[in-house]
Amino acid sequence: MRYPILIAALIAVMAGPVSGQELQNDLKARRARVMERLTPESMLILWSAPVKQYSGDVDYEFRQDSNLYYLTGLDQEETVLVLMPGNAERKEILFIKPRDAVREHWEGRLLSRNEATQESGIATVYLATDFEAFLAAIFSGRPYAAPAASQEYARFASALKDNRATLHLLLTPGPGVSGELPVNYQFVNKLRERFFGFTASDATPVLRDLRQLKTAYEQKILEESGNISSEAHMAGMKAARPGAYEYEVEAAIEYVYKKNGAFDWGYPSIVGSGPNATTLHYSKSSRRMESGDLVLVDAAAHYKYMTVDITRTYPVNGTFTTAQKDIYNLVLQAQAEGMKVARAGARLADIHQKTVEVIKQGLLKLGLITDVSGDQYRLWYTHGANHWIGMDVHDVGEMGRPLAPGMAFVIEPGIYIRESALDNLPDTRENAAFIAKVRPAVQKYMDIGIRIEDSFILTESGLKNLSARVPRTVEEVEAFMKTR
Ligand SMILES: [Mn+2]
Repeated sequence: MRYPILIAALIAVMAGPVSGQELQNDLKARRARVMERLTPESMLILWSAPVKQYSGDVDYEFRQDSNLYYLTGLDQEETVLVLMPGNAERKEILFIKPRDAVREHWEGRLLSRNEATQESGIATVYLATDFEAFLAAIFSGRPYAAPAASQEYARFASALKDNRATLHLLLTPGPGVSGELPVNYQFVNKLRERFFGFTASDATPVLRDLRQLKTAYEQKILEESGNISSEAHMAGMKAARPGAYEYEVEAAIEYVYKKNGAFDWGYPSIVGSGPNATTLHYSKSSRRMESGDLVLVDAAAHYKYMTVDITRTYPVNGTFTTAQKDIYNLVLQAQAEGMKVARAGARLADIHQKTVEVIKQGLLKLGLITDVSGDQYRLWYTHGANHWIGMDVHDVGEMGRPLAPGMAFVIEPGIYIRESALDNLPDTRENAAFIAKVRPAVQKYMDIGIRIEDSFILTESGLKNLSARVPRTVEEVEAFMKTR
């Protein structure tokens, strides 16, 4: 069977540069769209993420800042991107960590300037050690690494002179009243002590709005990321059984990420069985699962800087109890109704509202609330049904923006029955009457926590479910669990 291997190798050789080119074209288009939204008299600066210490002299594996990656495709530390839309030629300027043979022996190879250009498509690349000199020249109204008479940086220089240059940085979240000033604010203040003629402006909305609309390339990667995470969920389902530990399910899931070339998880895996299923961000994964338990699994990979978000809840022994099914089917119905609302022009809030309506009616029927007109349902449905997904699992994006093709988001209703929710109610006569009425149902459903979450892209032809292949209905889940 040499022939197929040869073909596979050929395809791999062909796919490599092509997909690299695709990313590079996308990066170029993203930078162009950012610059369209900046004035020609401005400069945008973005920094790479800081290296984070794990413990002692060991750091976490490096994860690039999402915005910097979005515009450069580089996942190397000590990188700075400068955009100057008013420049003659050098509208895009990159600063990278200088190569160093000794350090590279310890920490790995660093990009040469040529390689940084090849990966990012940015022609002008300097060393990070030159960044200070660059700033000093530009903010003094001089060209950098160009003849004194060069018109390269003239637009920004004359704007500085006239007091109307703009420095765009990420300034969200803003500073508090006390406490340390965010680093970008410190940077602006330092620059202001030395130079004149510019104001600082927050570039967060520009990147937020652009990242909210996924390009064709991003949609493709998000879909691949969704496929890996879907496979991982099914591997997790196969690892669940009475007597196994939650961490065994987690390990089975994360193995699939790594095996498929994902960097790691997009967010720490949640594997909560029994009462742990009612803790929204339970992360210990240390409990031994028992027959009769449900296990709630919320997990997804970080693959090529794209992350979906998937939750499944299933019986450890493979069969739902009647009580578990009552709650499960209600959550499922809420999600299904929510999906129908998810059309172009609708808002995330409309989807959430639909899930609320369904869940209110269902909770009333199950005896868990006594009134659908108010907020009683919030005792059991304690979070929103939606958020954007993309480079970050809770991706940037304006919440109220009407849905349009290219937007990616989750629909994730959930119900969590914790008896302590009743104990925490203020001691009033109405609450006492309410508690007396719902107590039997609460005892019946106690410690059941169910969330069903799928990841979607809205496309021109409608809603595309990126996690559709993971068993979801009671019948699908039970049938799948039988295949273990
Ligand atoms: Mn989520």
